[in-house]
Amino acid sequence: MDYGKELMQHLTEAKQAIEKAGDNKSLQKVKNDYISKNGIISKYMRKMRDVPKDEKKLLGKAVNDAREAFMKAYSKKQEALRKEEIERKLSEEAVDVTLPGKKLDTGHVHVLNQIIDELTELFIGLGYTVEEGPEIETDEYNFEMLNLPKTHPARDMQDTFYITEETLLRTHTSPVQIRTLLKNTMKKPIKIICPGKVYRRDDDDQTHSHQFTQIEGLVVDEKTSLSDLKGTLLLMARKMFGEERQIRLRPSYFPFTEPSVEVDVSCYKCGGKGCSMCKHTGWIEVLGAGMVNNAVLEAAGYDPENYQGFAFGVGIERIAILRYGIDDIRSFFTNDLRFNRQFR
Ligand code: FA5
Repeated sequence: MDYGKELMQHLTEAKQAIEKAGDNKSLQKVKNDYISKNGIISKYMRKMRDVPKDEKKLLGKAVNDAREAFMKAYSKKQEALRKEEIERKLSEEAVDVTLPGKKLDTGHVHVLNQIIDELTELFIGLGYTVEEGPEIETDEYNFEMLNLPKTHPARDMQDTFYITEETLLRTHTSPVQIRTLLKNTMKKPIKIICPGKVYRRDDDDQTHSHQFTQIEGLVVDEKTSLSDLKGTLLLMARKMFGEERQIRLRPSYFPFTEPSVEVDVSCYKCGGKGCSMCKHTGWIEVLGAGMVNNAVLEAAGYDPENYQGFAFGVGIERIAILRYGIDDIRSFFTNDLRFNRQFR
């Protein structure tokens, strides 16, 4: 038997099988078929006992050479398959840097908060600090300490959501005046603003909402006058509606201020000549204000002989409605993105 010839024949077949293998799995199978313990080539080692002594060495060498040649072809193929796989992955996972990017839809500050931010910036520049208070408030801070005892008829001015007899959803940001005055145990001068949500049992319509936003302002100092209030409000009106605006104060009534005023700003649409925006008066009402009532100062431990103060409260929705010509206050709260995005 010419085992050498047979081995060469098997090796040729093995190499063909290696070449044909399309992936690692079939390559492994070829390896298994030919050079595992019982593989076609390995089995020739067992034929050693059949060959004459002087040929044993030759057979051993022939088997080893065949295995070596097999492994060489096998490794070459394995490397080729590995490269193919890498190429495939690279082309599959390739990133086309010329494709247009995905647009991230980023949010933006809500128009009401934009106005709050603008006013906050103005007042911080004037040396004010920003205070906050709870939306669930006590009757005492929301009304009583603001000179509105339980039976006071002016309570009807603000229809209230009561939670219990003594707690309620605050109807205005004015209770933060009380909280700030009480907190200030050294009774030093105070200059604060307080933006926040407030709630009233008003029927929702185009100009009224059961929830809206106010900014409160409070200054208490040793020499504070109505002209300080007027100067401050003029600055605020010009920041909101333009540098040419004028303001006028009309007598009004709030139990927590004395005197109290309603503040109008000259119409920014017609410049004061009269138009549909200002109902042909030339003026638009924007906020309530006044000198802090002595009763409030006293209740909070301030001596009205030494201290005076002024306060104001402005509806943020009202400013936005006037500034942007918005026809329905409910638009601020229904979160229609088409509305919100106009103020990007
Ligand atoms: C007050 O709330 C007083 N606390 C303001 C104040 C503070 C006066 C400090 C003096 C000193 P008034 O009830 O007028 O006042 O409300 C103030 C503003 O809130 C109004 O000018 C208006 O712009 C807005 N407002 C009132 N009710 C509603 C409502 N239902 N929906 C939307 N805005 C409202």
